[in-house]
Amino acid sequence: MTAAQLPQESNMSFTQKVCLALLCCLFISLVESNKVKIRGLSPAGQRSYHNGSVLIGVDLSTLNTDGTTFRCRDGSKTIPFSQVNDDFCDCESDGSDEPGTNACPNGKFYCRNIGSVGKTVFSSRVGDGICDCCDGSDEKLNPNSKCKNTCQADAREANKGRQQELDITLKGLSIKKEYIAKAERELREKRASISQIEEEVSKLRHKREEETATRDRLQKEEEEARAALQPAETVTPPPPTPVEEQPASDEQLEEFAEEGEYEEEESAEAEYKPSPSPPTHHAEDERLQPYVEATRKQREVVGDLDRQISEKERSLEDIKKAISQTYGHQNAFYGLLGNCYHADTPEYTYELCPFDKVNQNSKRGGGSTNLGTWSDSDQTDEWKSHQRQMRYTNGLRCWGGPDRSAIVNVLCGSDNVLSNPQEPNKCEYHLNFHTPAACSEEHAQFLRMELSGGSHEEEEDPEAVPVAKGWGLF
Ligand code: MAN
Repeated sequence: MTAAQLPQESNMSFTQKVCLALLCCLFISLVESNKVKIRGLSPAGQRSYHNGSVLIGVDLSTLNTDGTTFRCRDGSKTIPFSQVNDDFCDCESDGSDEPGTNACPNGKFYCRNIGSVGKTVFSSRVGDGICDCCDGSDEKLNPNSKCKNTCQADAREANKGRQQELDITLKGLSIKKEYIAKAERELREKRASISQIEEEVSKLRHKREEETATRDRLQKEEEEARAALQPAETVTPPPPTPVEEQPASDEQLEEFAEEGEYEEEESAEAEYKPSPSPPTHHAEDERLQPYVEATRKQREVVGDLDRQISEKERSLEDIKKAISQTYGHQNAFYGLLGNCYHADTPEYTYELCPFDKVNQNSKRGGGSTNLGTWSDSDQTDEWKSHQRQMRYTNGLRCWGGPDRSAIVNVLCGSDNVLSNPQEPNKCEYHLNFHTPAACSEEHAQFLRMELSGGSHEEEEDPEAVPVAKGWGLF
C-alpha cells in the first residue's frame, strides 16, 4: 500500500485506524528483528549479519530485509532464518549458520565474556562439557554443565597482571630515557672523534716513515759490519767503526776496553800480524752486538708505531661501523652495544651480544658455537619498524643442516634479561630478550586504558536488542 493509496485521515474509520497502527507495529518489529543477537557471533559478526556494516568476505545481503531468510556467509545457500543455530549444519562449506552450536565442524563460536575479554573458540568445543568461555556461554545449553560466570574474577586477576605490566613498563620507560640521552651524547662524540683520530693516524704514519728509514740505515750498517767481520776467520778484524747515531757504541767500546780486546785490535791496526788463534764466534758476536742492539731497538720503535696505528685504525673502523648502524627509534638500543647477556639450559649457556652475535657455550667443555651474527641487512620489518625481533644469521653450519641462526624476540622489561632459549627446529634458535629499550609509551597508554576498563570489544553491542528466542539466540 502506497501513501497515495492510504485513505485520507479525515475519512478513516476506527477499524481502518486500528489496522494502520497494527501495520506500523508489524513493520517496526520486522526492523527490530534485524537486530536479534545471534548466539556465538562476535559484535563484528552481529553487525555483519544484522545491519549490513562491512565485514570482509560477507555478502551484505545475507539477511533479507524481512528478516525471514539467511544466506550462508559464502553465498552458497539461502535458508529460512529459523534454521540459524538450530543445531543442524546447513552451510556446510563455511559453517556460518551455526555459530552458536557445534553442528558445523568448521564453525566458530564467539564468547562475549562481558566484563572480561571476548574470544573465539571452535564450534566443536560448544557443549563438550569443558568451560572454554568465562561467561559459560559455550556450555549454556548443556544441561550437565557446571560452568559459572567467572568473567569478573578473571578480569580482576587480569587487571592485577596488567598493573604489574604497567609498573614494569613505566620503570623501563624511565631507564629508556637515560638510554636515549646516552646514545645521543655518545654517538655525537663518536662522530666528532673521527677527524681527530684520522689526524692522529696520519701523524703516526709520518713518524713511522721516519723511524723506518732510521731502522733501514741501522740494518744496513749492521750488515756492513757483519761483512767486515767476515775475514776475521783468517785475519784479525779491525774494530767496528762506531756510527754517530749508534746509541750503544760507546758502552760497547768501554766493554771492549775492559776486556782488553780493543787494545789488541788497535795494535792489530798498527801492524798486521796473523792472529795466533782466530777469534771465536763469541768474540765476533760481541763486536757486532752494538749494531744488532741498535737495529733491534729501532725495530721495536717501528713495531710499536705499527701497533699504535693499527689500534687507532681498528677503533676508527669500530666507530664508523657503530655510527652507521641503526639502534631502533631514537637509538634507544645503542646502550646495549658492547654488552652480552646470558641464559642457561642444563646443557648450554646462551649468550646474546646485541648487534654483534649469539653464541651457544657448552657446559661440558664442548666450546662455543656461533649461532649467528648481526647484519643490518638481514633484519626484517619486525626490527626495522617495530624493534620487536632481531635476527642473527650465518652461524656455524649445522651437521647435515642449514647454517645456524637465531631469532631474538625483543620485549619490554625493567632490566636487560635474556631468557627462554629454545631450538624449535634443528639449528634454529629462539630466545627472549627483555630490555627497557623496548618499552613504549603507547603500550603504557594501552594498559592504562585497559585498567580503566576502556577497550572491551566484547561489551554489549548497543545496536542490538537482545531477544530471547529459544535455542541459539540470546
Ligand atoms: C650441537 C648443538 C645443538 C644442535 C646440534 C646439531 O649439539 O649446537 O643445538 O642441535 O649441534 O648437530
